[in-house]
Amino acid sequence: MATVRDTTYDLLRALGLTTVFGNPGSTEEPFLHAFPDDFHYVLALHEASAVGMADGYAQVTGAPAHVNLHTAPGTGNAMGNIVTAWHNRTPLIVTAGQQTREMLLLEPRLTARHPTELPQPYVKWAHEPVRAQDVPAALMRAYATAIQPPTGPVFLSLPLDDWAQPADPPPQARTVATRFAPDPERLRQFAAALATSRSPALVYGAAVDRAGAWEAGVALAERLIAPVWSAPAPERTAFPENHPHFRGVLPFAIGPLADQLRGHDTVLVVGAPVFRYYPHVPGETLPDGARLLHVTDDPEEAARAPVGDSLLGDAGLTLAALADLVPPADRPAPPARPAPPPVEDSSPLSADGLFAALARHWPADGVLVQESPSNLSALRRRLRFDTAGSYFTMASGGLGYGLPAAVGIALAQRDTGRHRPVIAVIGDGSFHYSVQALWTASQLRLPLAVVVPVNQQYAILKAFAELKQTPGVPGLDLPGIDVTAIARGYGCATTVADDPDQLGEALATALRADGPTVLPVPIRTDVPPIL
Ligand SMILES: Cc1ncc(C[n+]2csc(CCOP(=O)(O)OP(=O)(O)O)c2C)c(N)n1
Repeated sequence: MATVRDTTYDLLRALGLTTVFGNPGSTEEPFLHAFPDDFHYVLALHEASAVGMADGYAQVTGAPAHVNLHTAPGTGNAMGNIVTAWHNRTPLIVTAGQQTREMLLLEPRLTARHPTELPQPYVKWAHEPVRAQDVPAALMRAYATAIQPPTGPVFLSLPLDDWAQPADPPPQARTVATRFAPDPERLRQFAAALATSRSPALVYGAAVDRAGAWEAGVALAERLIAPVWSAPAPERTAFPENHPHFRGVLPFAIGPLADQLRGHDTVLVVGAPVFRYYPHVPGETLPDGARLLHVTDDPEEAARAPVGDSLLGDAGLTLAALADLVPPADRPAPPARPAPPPVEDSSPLSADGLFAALARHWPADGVLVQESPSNLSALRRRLRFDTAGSYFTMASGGLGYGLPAAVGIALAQRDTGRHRPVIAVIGDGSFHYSVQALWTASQLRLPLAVVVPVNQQYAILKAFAELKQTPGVPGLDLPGIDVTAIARGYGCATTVADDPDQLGEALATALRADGPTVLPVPIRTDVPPIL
């Protein structure tokens, strides 16, 4: 007679969920026992890493990923990256063990109290099945919930004694739609507004990349002869940055962002919130006289926008439909993006010097995973991303995502047979939040290069304190950390690179290796302004 465990594994197989990211405990062992040969368990040494890896893996494979966590303490450890998965809109099926049903009333050790409340409000659905026999069907519902727009993480709390119970007949492995087209009438109104605009501007966000819609985005920009900005602080890039229409990344503050859009009467935002701000710099949301049109697949994101008219729909379907509907414009090409100033030589390198060197040695088809807060402007000035799926970071602002995400992304490159080289740039502060992900990369022999700009401080927090005029904040310096020793301890190769040529050579070697390499690069400690 089939058990709940048998039926659940059959369903996981049918749904293509045969890779399990996790960190095991006693509450998970009954699920994991006699782990099937056709499944792959990716062990992370901390739950934050398990979730970050699963998130990166899901984004590259374009399919949901399964993370199996230890009951309440494991879920708690995972929470930072569950918050990030929510903002990244990554479909994750998060399962966590729960103590034995028979004992739950007396709350034994490792009981998850109010398990469905624990991950809220950062999951689309949280559930603990009422009967053991409901586990497989709950998994099916979790899957269908995670992958429908807006995509995101879901959570199941699963008591450890459920797995051995006799199963009900298996649930059907169902399919659901993962995108929806915009309302045709409202779409025509948007197209008409763009067609009659004197000077339209386009702002593209991460959902354009998630939708695989670069071509449609380019087609609309060329049809309208309109400049294209990246939405502020995007988690993925959405438009070829070598295209003559590309104008750069909008600043993540109210007044400065509106200043960039001055002169435009219509601003179309596709696949991003309106807008993702960070420091509060007061001002108007839009320049005087501008109208905003917003395309999103998330009704909440549409509702939150402080200005503008919204249209619900998949970024790709909507861009393609708009490109068909608008007539070709007749106006001069938008002005070219100003070239960045030349890099000044210095020792140690400046952030600009570091990223200019990386740009010179960047591998064809390279993928960047970025978590280098104060150096982001320099990075975006020097490195250009011209193809889809080439840039990943967290949408949330929570550190501890980039390193494990890079491991999941590198694993997905291998598993999908794409084998794009993966380079992570992780600040020497950010490095420590999920540092144990390096061990998984080393065990999996992933050729991941991790460049660590070493400035021995939380530089962006110094910049924030300067902007907000709050001097005297403690805890912003990080002396006495041996990045090389830590990396070696987890089984990584390391080379300290202090000049551009050495960095180039070390990077090439790292990408040919059969394991991860950490490349600490000492950089100058002057603090770049936050805006
Ligand atoms: C989980 C989490 N904890 C704390 C913070 C606050 N925080 C934001 S940036 C930052 C410092 C990052 O330092 P580093 O990676 O060295 O980059 P730098 O600013 O020096 O470029 C900190 C601690 C955060 N964003 N997320």
